[in-house]
Amino acid sequence: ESAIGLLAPDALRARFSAAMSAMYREEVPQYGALIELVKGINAQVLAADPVLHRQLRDSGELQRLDVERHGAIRVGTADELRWLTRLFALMGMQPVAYYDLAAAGVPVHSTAFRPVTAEGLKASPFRLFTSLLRLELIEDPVLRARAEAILARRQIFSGRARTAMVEAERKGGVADSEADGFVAAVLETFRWQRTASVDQATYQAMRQAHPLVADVVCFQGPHINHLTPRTLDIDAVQQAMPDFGIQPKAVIEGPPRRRLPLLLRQTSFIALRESILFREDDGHEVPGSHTARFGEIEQRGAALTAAGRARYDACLARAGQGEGTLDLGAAFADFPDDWASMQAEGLAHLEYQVAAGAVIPAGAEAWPVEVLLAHGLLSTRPLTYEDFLPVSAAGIFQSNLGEGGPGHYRAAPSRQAFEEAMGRPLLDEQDWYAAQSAASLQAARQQLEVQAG
Ligand code: OOG
Ligand code: NI
Repeated sequence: ESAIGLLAPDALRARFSAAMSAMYREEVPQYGALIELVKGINAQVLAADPVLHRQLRDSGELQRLDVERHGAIRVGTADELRWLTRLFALMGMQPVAYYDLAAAGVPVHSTAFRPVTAEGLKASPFRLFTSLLRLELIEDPVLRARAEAILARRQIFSGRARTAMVEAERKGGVADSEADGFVAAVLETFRWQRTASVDQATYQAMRQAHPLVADVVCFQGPHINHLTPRTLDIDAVQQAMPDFGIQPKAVIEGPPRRRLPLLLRQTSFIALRESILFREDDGHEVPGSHTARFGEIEQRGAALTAAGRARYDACLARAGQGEGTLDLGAAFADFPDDWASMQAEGLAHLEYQVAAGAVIPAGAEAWPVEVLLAHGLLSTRPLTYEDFLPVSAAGIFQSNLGEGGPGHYRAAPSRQAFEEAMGRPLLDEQDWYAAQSAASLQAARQQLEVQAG
């Protein structure tokens, strides 16, 4: 069959993320309030900074400023992870990076499904941070077996959704005319279920092991637990939240505020305590409550090289050792905050462009990159970080799950176990940035050739 009439994966992802956003706003009205607050502050920042406004407009980012950048889900089995991998592939999303959260006291490991082309990220920036429960970290063998048995009998996609996915794989995509039906069918998997799939005693036992175990094991499926729009001023939103009746987590995760933003800063409002029902063995329902769902915001900066990342982790560790006494800004004081030093020290991944107004000698496209930079024919700027940070992610998890769990696990990270569960390798984020950088250099060389006098 030909691809005629099939919707592009990027377009399918855009529709899915819009449907997810609408569903979540309806389910969690406070998330709608956060979106309005973020929109207001973004508008203020743009009004005060015409240069930024122009940059965002020229790069095509302005129209998608207010669409979500990511969401997060948590699953329990390899089979669930595999179905999700198939679904996200149809939407142009690949699993990038491995995140170990056990070290920080959360019994999961994770990846993020995301677009892996610059155009894809621009067309629809939506990604899904996806965590797999590490059952082996449930210490009590009886409880572990119980959790395993409960998960083994659940099916997170409806028959209709699975049929639609298999059909789409066969055809090489989803027909434009069928896309709305497809999105509606798969969206159900991520919907909140007010009735738990277990009785109250089972829920309590799972919660005792870790609140996250209860969240994954005791419900019918991987409800979306937060969505995250982009803010142009995360400190302003964090500060304004209480005035809008929204309770923020105590601190913004990630690097401090800088002239040259690094990696990713994120914060959230505290998850809501929601009333649920337990289904008892005798068939009657018992009321209870569960805390899982929240809203988050993010602000992204420069993608760091391995060297830059090591430096970042060292600064973060220094701040952590102070148990909050060492101010984050002070801990990062020796991390360069100007582009020339960052570039000279090889801390960030570079995006190359032909310098504005450069007079280009014939043959310059073949010069070594250092020579092109030294002669001012190329200029650089940092590539934007498109991934996540395990320490930050753990901070987001912790502030939203409530008390409970052992605090930390001694388990080693196991990327291999995650890949085996998934049935395919994860993409390496450092390789990806290096390839993006090389592609921008290649494109700049071609342009030098075209523009040479
Ligand atoms: C995921 C938390 C991680 C982020 O932005 O770092 C995350 C979760 O709570 O399931 O979304
Ligand atoms: Ni998040």
